[in-house]
Amino acid sequence: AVPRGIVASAEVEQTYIMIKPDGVQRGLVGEIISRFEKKGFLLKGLKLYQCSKDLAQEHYKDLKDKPFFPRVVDYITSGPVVCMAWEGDGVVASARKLIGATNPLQAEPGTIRGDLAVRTGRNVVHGSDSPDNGKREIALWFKEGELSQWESVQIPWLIE
Ligand code: IDP
Ligand code: MG
Repeated sequence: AVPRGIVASAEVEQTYIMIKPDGVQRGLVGEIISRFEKKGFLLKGLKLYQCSKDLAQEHYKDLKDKPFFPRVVDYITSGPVVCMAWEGDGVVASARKLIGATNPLQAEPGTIRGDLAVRTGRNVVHGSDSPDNGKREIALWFKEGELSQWESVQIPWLIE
């Protein structure tokens, strides 16, 4: 197979999922990755990464006028994050459901934030909020060639 780089084929939906520095520090990396794996989405990219302030500001640019913006940037740059690209039909909305509400105290039990966190400012994981933002964020966090093009042997057992 030919590596597709950061350019996904138009018909395949991808989302950017990121384990935030608190998730890494608390030893939740395996737990969080396994939720997406077990659901049946396809992992296309994965790395541990210490991001710059510029990248954090660009990632959260829609929040730049919020009073908590500087704190979010400090939070995301406070240690390494785990960057992931996941693929599958409906993956953007489904991943948001697996992640749960922004405020972990309001997130349903069974969701990542509902099970594993207690504060909005330490809510362990990010997920893109639209397919367009999925594309934008994957292109922002991954370089050309960092995504893998591969076929999971599980596909015939996941999709009829
Ligand atoms: P989301 O992560 O559920 O999409 P957004 O509203 O996009 O939520 O906010 C991005 C991130 O900014 C949140 O996940 C959280 O870490 C942080 N954040 C949002 N609102 C607040 C707040 O009121 N206080 C502190 N941090 C916040
Ligand atoms: Mg958001």
